[in-house]
Amino acid sequence: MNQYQTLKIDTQNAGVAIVVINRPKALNALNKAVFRELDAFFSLDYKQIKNLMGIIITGVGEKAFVAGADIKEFATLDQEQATALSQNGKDVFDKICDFHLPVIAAVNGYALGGGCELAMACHLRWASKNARFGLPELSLGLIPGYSGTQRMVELIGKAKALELMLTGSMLDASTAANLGLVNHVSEEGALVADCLMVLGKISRNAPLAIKATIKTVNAFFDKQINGHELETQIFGGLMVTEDAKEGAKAFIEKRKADFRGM
Ligand code: DAK
Repeated sequence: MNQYQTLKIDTQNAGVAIVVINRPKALNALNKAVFRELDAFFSLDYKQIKNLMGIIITGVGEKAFVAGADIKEFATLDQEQATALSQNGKDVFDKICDFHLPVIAAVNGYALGGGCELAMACHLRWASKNARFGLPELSLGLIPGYSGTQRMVELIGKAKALELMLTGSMLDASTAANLGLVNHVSEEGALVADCLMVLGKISRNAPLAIKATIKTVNAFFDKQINGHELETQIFGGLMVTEDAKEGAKAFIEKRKADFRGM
């Protein structure tokens, strides 16, 4: 797992991988290497981590989560390359959004443009008090290119999303929380600890039910899928799992359930 140039993977906390975007000189801006390495981690490399129950994504340093796509890299792209890059970025972010374990963005500073889009691809967002969110792409003659136009509307509604993009304004952490863009605001020094606590709480639930919840909630935003039908099918399947039997048995016996992911 030490093969990365732009990521650091911290596995010191049992069952959790902290994926740190590590480009401090560029405020952790997303270049092609970051996308390639995020793709590698979320496709296969995570399997090397024992008993993984969740992932935290954050940025190195105290100033930025991710200050956007790497402006210096994308400035020279032609139309074909830009379209391909947008598609590739969307695919990587979709992989994070569809990941079977909870992924939390620990937003520890600027989350601008592609950085805000990365945070929105995560299942949950915790922000430190110094976090700042924005989609300033229009000031560069662009629009958000990694599903930001869609995910921002999903999270805060059309009017506020349009206002944010059209004005290019930045939101502070508490405003972002009030709008529903972030789940909670943490003290700066407590951000990662708070995320670890949330993952710990989530992991007390049945693993198959956690995975199924992510899948069915994501289905709400997938125009090809009928989420209600999917929910019914998945519900029926879960009912006959060992963990569902254990959950009911543990309740009746007034003890903590011992889930096995079966
Ligand atoms: N890309 C590359 N380098 C960046 C960067 C970025 N996004 N943001 C900061 N840096 C670099 C700065 O250039 C500077 O490097 P040096 O000049 O020292 O070599 C270093 O990080 C420190 O930045 P500052 O000196 O500017 O630090 P300040 O504290 O003064 O300001 C700031 C912090 C975050 C307010 C400022 O750095 C800033 O405004 N950064 C740019 C924010 C931004 O506009 N981000 C891009 C949003 S647009 C695409 C798909 C999607 C996108 C693009 C293409 N395709 C499919 C092709 C998405 C685009 C975006 O994300």
